[in-house]
Amino acid sequence: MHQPPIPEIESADPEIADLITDEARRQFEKIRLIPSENYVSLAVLEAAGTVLTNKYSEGYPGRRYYEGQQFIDQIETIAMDRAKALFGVDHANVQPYSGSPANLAVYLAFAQPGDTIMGMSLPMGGHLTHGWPVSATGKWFRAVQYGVRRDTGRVDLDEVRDLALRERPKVIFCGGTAIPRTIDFPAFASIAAEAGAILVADIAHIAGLIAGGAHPSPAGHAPVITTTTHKTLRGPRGAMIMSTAEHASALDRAVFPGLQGGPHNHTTAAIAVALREAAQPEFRDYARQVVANGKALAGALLARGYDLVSGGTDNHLILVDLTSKGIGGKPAAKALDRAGIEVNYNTVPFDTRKPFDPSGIRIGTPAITTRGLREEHMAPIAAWIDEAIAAAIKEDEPAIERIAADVREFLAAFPMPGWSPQP
Ligand code: DSN
Repeated sequence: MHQPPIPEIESADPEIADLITDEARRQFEKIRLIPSENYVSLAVLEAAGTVLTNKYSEGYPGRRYYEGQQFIDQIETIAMDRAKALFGVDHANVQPYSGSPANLAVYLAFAQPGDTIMGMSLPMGGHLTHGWPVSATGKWFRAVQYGVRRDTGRVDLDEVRDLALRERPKVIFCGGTAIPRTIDFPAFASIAAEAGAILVADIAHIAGLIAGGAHPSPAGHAPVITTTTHKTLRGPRGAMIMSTAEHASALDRAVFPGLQGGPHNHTTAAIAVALREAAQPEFRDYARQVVANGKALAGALLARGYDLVSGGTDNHLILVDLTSKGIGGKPAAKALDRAGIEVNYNTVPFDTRKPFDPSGIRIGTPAITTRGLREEHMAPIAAWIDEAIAAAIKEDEPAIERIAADVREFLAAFPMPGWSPQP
């Protein structure tokens, strides 16, 4: 059953209620290894489903364009204060609708169309909004892109420095979506200072690890920090921009009125709840366990002969290059999904295949760690991954179905917040 229950949807719109239940069951029965996903707590779920969704609040606490903000102002101020305390920053804007609008607001604050900006290229592990050509950020700015070294799979800081000094970008982004290694914020900060650029740390993937002390913090190194709130941070779908006091008003103006209208107040409340959870001692245990599980899963995959970009992981994320296994990332991801193991296909650095049919899969441990899985469960998961990929290559569909049944049975012992199979 759903927790909180959804009887009104069940009676008013059974078609949607059934689909919500199908999705909840799917989340319960699958080993969810997409590194940008998680399971939020019941408190976060409840906050996101409240009457706060009824209210318009354009502006900021104490400076709104609509009346009736007596309580919304308090909620948003609490969310901002919790973000500031948790990440050790001067300022936090909790209104961006998600990560891409947060990054767009940064460009709006610091760059003009046509200016040079710099970020990690998407196939190397960056994000669309770090200047990739199909993104508005690659179309409206002159984007220069760095990557990783072919021999190490790690960010090439010499290349970053040479590029930054040659191209003099207004803004340099560090961080991304497929980086299995620790981000060297001090090194990026010194390059940005030398080049006269503003350093932006996009910590969307690792925000929860930073909050929990399992990854170094960019605070004190990057004057601007963007993050989503729903990945390792385990909050609702949303985003934040944090900064030094110097950049606070430029960033606030860029979010509203520059880019967005009214904030999603139900999301703001859920962000506040998630930030409170992330400040508890148990969250430090969670963050440490995410990384311990990541390392254990990487070790088990290496033992089975898988090529991991950079040879392993320091965090929650593993990028597997399947070239030597003789299968593309897309058929592998689809077979794994049928086997009850959810991953996404992903380009690997220097990929010779196309982005819609790349060589790799991207896997991660935030969601399974929330379910309570620990290091000892990673070898069996690696074994199921290996068996499912071997079955996909042999087109052995019964073997894939057997794995899915084993996975379902295994996961039944690990409750998920929000839904249980008991009526
Ligand atoms: N879609 C996110 C991810 O999966 O990493 C990035 O925006």
